[in-house]
Amino acid sequence: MIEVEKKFILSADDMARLTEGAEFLGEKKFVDVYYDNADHALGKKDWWVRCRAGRFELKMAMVSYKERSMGHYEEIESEDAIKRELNIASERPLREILPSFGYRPFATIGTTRKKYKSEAFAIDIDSADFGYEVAEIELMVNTKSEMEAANRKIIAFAESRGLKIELVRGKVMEYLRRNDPEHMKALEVAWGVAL
Ligand code: V4E
Repeated sequence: MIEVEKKFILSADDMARLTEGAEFLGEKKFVDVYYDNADHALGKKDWWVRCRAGRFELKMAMVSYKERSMGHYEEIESEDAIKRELNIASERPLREILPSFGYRPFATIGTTRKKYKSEAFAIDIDSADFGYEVAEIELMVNTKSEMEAANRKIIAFAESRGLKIELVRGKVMEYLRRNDPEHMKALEVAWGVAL
């Protein structure tokens, strides 16, 4: 599946308008541990390896940062597929093998997430443990050809709820901005943008 998503910083009024009539699906808490090597090689490609609740996931950008108006990521959740993408030839679990390939944790972020559904849209309202709140509107699609239409639908939906369309840092980028400016700078240089 391909995730098409857009992030928003919400005022209390925005929050009320966005969730009006939406179905509340519940709240969950999880901790993400993000991995990269000393050169930030994954982040420079806008790839993200994380362990969430003990399971590894890889998110890979499908459109370069400069060209896109919102996030388009492919998500891989099988350890074997993640190893193939990272060129790791080993039968051992990722948790054990990642350090020997130079990949180490660079951020550990706890999140409390409230989930809503409104029409076809999944809405996540995240509160991160370092004091950052961000909302995400998402659609899942099966093929690349559906991505642009999904992109437009998210923007139309957000605008219909009175939300501003602007660049919003995700939790990891905000964490790096606050805690590891060198890492943040390396990504900005690689992507050719100021975040
Ligand atoms: C995609 C990404 C990163 C990985 C974390 O993704 P994010 O969607 O922020 O996390 P979360 O917890 O909402 O994941 P979900 O549960 O939806 O799978 S870290 C940085 N990015 C991309 C990114 C970017 N390229 N630029 C900016 C300004 N923010 C984020």
